[in-house]
Amino acid sequence: MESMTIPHPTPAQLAWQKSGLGVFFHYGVNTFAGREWSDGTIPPSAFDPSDLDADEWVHAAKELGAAYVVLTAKHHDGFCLWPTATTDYSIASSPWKDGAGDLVGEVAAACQRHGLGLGLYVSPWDRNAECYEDPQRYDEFYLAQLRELCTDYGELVELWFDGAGSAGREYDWAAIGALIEELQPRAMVFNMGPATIRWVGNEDGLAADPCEYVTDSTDLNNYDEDVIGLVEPRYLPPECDVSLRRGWFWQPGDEPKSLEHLLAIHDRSIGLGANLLLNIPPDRRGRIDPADLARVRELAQALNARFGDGRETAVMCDAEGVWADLSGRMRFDHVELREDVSAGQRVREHRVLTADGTVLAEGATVGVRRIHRLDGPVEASALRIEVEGPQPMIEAVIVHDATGAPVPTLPTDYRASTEEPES
Ligand code: FUL
Repeated sequence: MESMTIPHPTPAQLAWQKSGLGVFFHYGVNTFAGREWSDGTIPPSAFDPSDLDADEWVHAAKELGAAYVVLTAKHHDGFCLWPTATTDYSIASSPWKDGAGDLVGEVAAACQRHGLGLGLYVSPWDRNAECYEDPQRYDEFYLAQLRELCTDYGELVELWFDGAGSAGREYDWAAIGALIEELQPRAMVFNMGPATIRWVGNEDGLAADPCEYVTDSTDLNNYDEDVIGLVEPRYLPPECDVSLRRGWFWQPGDEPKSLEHLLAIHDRSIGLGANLLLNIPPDRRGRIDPADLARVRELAQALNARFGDGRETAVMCDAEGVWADLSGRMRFDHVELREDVSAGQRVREHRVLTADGTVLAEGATVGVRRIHRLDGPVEASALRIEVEGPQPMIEAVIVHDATGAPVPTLPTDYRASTEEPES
């Protein structure tokens, strides 16, 4: 009976949650103007990458272990990275490939080649479209853009609706939802309208414990206090978006975050049962900045050193809770737990103990994956996991030995800006 009452994921939501890591690509006229936002007046002639290689972008995401990428097909400035029929403010008016290029198409093809899913960011706020001031006309224009994107680039894993600039504005979400249902029924819908996933509420890439999959409200954006209230609680697991650099768009002088910071972001997002969408912004050549590429490779290596050869244990349940049999004495310094959330998120509290009752780690959420970094290495042949919640189900316990691997460190002075960028 209980299981009927808890909102639970669709198979597509669950698959998306298990996939864990995505890579964001912010690219557009802002890249060439050194801006974070622009107002729709930068001429298309500015968009002129000298050596664009979408394959390199997607390959970098793959090296990091990402399952999907999300490309800014249209940012708030309205400039379209595909040759849309809806406006001239697009790459078709740019010098790149003499106006014959299609960047959404190139990224889609690279994703196909490398086996990654494709997601598209399509900003509802459009500062170039002259019809934006007329909600009805703009809804038609925006629907036409979404129809092109949902039709011409194969299966999409995610549609990213950024709420910046949209406080107080209602779009025709019913029609948008119907269009997605018709053309891309498996795509995750980020945060607005017929959302299936939600924004975590900050641009630092950090979830908190508990990390709730069911909610009755989501935050609209990073710049206003607005909240999107839902009619009833819904299953909306969070995605943590953060940039490798300080800015979302590549800018000269900006630099990647430290390896230790990125590892801490990993542990506070993926390690807390949320998804992580890490932005790697291509530069003016249309390539990944060498410093960024080097950091991405270091990160991939460090994640592999920490979690690459985890030992999955045999999990059994008895009256005392869950037992994980390590089949022999093992040394480890991380414990990863996975909850079966197919019938809803159920674990409210949990503790990891040795057989003699020493508490090694504790917390609230387990979710699709919870990673505990222990205070130091431990040797044990069995673990006991105590869980509280309505019929909770732990489906896997994995131990990792990360001896010698880089250690995650969250800087105390880093916060993504919540000021609107100049434009
Ligand atoms: C924000 C936007 O305003 C930023 O430019 C960026 O796209 C980020 C992911 O979302 O709200």
